[in-house]
Parts: sequence; C-alpha cells; structure tokens
Amino acid sequence: MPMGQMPVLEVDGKRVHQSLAMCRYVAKVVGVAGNNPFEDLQIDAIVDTINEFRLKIAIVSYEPDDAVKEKKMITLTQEVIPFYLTKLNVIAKENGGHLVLNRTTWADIYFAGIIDYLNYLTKLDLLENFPNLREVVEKVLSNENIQKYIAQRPVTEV
Ligand SMILES: N[C@@H](CCC(=O)N[C@@H](CS)C(=O)NCC(=O)O)C(=O)O
Repeated sequence: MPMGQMPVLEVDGKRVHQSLAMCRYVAKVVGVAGNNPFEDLQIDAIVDTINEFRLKIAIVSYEPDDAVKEKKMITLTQEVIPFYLTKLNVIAKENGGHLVLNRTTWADIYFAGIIDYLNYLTKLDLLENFPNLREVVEKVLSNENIQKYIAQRPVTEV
C-alpha cells in the first residue's frame, strides 16, 4: 500500500492509491469521462462539489463531543444540506437527470455510489425532496452492469 491506506488499485502489477484518481482513471478506461479537457474540468468540478458536501457531513457525523455535534447538526441539516442539494437538484434538472454534460459520466456514478453512505451518516433520506437527484441515482442503478456488480458485491455489515 503506497500510503498505508485503502483503497489501492492494482494495474499490471503496479499499485496506485487515492480513490478519486482511481475513479478518474477507470472512467477514462470505460468511457464515462469527458471527451475533451473542458468536459473533464466540468466533471471534476461536480465531483469536487459532491466531495466537499461529503466532508461537511463527515466532520459533523464523526464529531466526538455530543453537545458540539448536536449544535453542528442543526447548521448541517438547516443550512448546509439544503444549500448543496437544492443547487445540485437544479443542476440535475438542467442536465436531463444527470449531474453534468447531459449524459452519464463518472460524476453520476460517484454520486449514486456515495448517497447511501451519506444517508447512513446523517440518518436521513437526503433525496426525499430532490426528485432530479433521485433520477440521477435511478439512472445509474438501472445500468445492467452496475446491477450485476451490486448483486455480486460482498455484503458490508454497518
Ligand atoms: N484521500 C484518500 C483517503 C484514504 C483513506 O482515508 N483511507 C482510510 C480508509 S477509508 C484508511 O485506509 N485508513 C487507515 C489509515 O489511515 O491507517 C482516498 O480517497 O483514497
């Protein structure tokens, strides 16, 4: 493990770390990346936004002091979550049920892959009032190969 952390991707016997770098690489290999540098920039901007949102949720969820956590949770649920999800929902509407470029990219797949974890951390159904974001996730989960992967993947107890 190059940095002593997971995940690690092994390609032709060489090991590489950093999950987003791996996603970007795999997206190019399987054809869900941008078709030019500007499209890649647009995808990266959305993925970085999702990741920023994830970090803001994680920092509150893993807060060890219960009183501090309770206070931060109010700002998170009343301000931070509605801010990000309202903006992303509009973006998803403008992009025909995708997060960018009006087509399936790894930004959609990243979002669909992370939303269960965010629901788990917040103990909420985050997409309850965001139908366009639900559509993004449904489109990803309707992909035949993704369905096959989900059916076969190891079960994680949380
Ligand atoms: N930025 C890295 C973060 C990797 C990371 O934090 N991995 C955790 C597991 S989710 C880990 O291996 N922790 C064990 C450790 O740091 O000793 C990525 O996205 O791959």
